[in-house]
Amino acid sequence: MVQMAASLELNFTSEIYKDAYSRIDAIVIEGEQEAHENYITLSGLLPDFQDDLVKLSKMELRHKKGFEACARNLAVTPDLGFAKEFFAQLHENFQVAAAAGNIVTCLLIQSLIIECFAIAAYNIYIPVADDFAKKITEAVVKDEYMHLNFGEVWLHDNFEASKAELQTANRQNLPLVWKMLNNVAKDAKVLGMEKDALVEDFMIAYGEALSNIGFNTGEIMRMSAYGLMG
Ligand code: Y39
Ligand code: FE
Ligand code: FE
Ligand code: FE
Repeated sequence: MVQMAASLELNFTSEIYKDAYSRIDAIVIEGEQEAHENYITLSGLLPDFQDDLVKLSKMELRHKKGFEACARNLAVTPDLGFAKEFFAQLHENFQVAAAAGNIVTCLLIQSLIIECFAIAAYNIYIPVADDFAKKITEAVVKDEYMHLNFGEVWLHDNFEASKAELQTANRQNLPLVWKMLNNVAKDAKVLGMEKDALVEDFMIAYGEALSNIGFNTGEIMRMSAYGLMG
């Protein structure tokens, strides 16, 4: 209800909307590009799943093109410098883990954390998006559930061997997500997206993923709140 009321006041052609969109859409474009690269990296680390992971990497590139079209449709120039900065720490952590061959950490960062972030953001965006972006985002979010599922299934099948590394990687990376969310909360609000709703949707998706992988309720509570209070 709150979101519907907000959507009535959105003016997709106003300078204030376009200014916020130049950063939020850039984050999404950069995120899709980095997701593309991360799945290529993962395809090298998991040769048994190379075909699957190359497919996921190609989907991410299509997503990127879709969100570039959304910017053009609103006559917005994405602020890609801002977006690179936004992802810098998470990007760095993925690179370090990949170089060390820490597959579990790479999967936690890309297939759990980033995919759940995308799922939360896209689900909250769809009801307040312009008609063009809405159609694109609806198609994209379906793919993101597949990407999350890849990580869930692999980590479930390798749970005992992965558990300790997952908990360490969660502790190192989840606080970054809350920082990132704080950095875009103001712009997201201009687009009709509330921070509380984003946090809630992320928590639901991430908690469900941890449960599917094999963590118990107490572990999920401790893991998913890590860093939330600053
Ligand atoms: O797997 C993917 O496709 C993920 C890269 C995309 C993540 C996009 C990040 C969305 C955050 C937007 C924040 C809006 C408030
Ligand atoms: Fe994507
Ligand atoms: Fe994805
Ligand atoms: Fe799931």
